[in-house]
Amino acid sequence: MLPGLGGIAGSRNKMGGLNLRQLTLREIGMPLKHAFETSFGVTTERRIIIVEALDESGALGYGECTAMEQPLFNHESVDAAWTVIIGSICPMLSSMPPTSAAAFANSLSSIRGNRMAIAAVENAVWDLEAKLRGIPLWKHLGGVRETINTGVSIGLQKSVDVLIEKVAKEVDAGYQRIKLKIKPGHDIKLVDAVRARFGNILLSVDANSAYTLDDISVFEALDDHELLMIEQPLQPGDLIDHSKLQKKIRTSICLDESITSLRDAEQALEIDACRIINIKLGRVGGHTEAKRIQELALSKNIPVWCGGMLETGVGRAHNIAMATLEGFSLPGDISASARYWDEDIVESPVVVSPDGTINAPSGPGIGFEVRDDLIDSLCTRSESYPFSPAKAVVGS
Ligand code: OSB
Ligand code: MG
Repeated sequence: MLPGLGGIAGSRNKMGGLNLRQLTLREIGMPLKHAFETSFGVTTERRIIIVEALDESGALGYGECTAMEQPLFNHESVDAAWTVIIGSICPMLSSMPPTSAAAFANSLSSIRGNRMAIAAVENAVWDLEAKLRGIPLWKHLGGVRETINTGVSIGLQKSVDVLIEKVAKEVDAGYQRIKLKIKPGHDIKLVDAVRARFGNILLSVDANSAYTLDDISVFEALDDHELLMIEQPLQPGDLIDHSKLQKKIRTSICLDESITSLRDAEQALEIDACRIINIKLGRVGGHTEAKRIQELALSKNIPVWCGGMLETGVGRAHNIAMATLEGFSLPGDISASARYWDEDIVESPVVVSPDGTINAPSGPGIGFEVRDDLIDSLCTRSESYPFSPAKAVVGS
């Protein structure tokens, strides 16, 4: 018998610990309402892995894998994440079952990278644990606010006029910060036009690593536009050039892709490679590492905010919970379900108030009901991994 079942698990459960019985992965296809263009490509449909963690009591926790379809944002992809979860994460959990959500990361600490794959499972376990305790996930994580502030990320558009229309719509909807995607040749003129039309709104740009230090003239021009931040201008691994750039501009650099761990954050801050951090649950490996980065940033007075990866309601719900933590002082990329999806997989969908805020839910766990039937109807493949000597069972 493998550890995690039978006697060991039984006695652990009496002490209030977790007793994972099975993980199920379901991949769904979700067409976006509008194509989302970044400097690395255009996304028209998301392929999303939903992870379900089943406890022996029958309770279910949900996580969402934020890996993109192709390895363009980072090295991960949907297919690679699926393989890593089934082929590496599940066997490791089976041989070293976590006794709590907080202990989960330790069970997998020997895996290099692949943090979106890990986060999908870890976050399902956090949801499960909060449900077992009957408390909202945001409280379980130590959240300090019931209302979070939100902004939007607006992709590259066909023309400046179309961009202006999109910004107008989101400003009218009440979003507190507008972020524009930029890429070489589509940067200064976008910011110029939005500033000219909307004046002193809270505005930022996100380059998704599309520039080098040779583009200093672009950053100098952007520096005159009172941006809240310039997000991830240079290559993910290039902290040194980010530090050089930060010395040349007044505008805060915010790192997204570069920060995959607490260690990355420590090193970035040590050399002043950024003055703001975008924390994405997937990119850093789940709630535990996200919390560590938030704590570090708070101790150094570095503002953080919650980034997005075009998530469904499950990932959005986890983002909302994380953004209730102290230190998340800037509006996150956590917008309404309706901006992306005709029909979200949670009930009710994520809604944003006219003042650009979202209320943290009061129900147990992620606090949103997951629409199992809808997931089944959107499902393109599924696989379950029972934590027992039986091998993985391949589904539809
Ligand atoms: O860099 O923040 C990013 C979407 C996909 C990949 C990377 C990013 C984004 C976004 C969208 O900016 C944020 C959202 O989910 O609303
Ligand atoms: Mg980004």
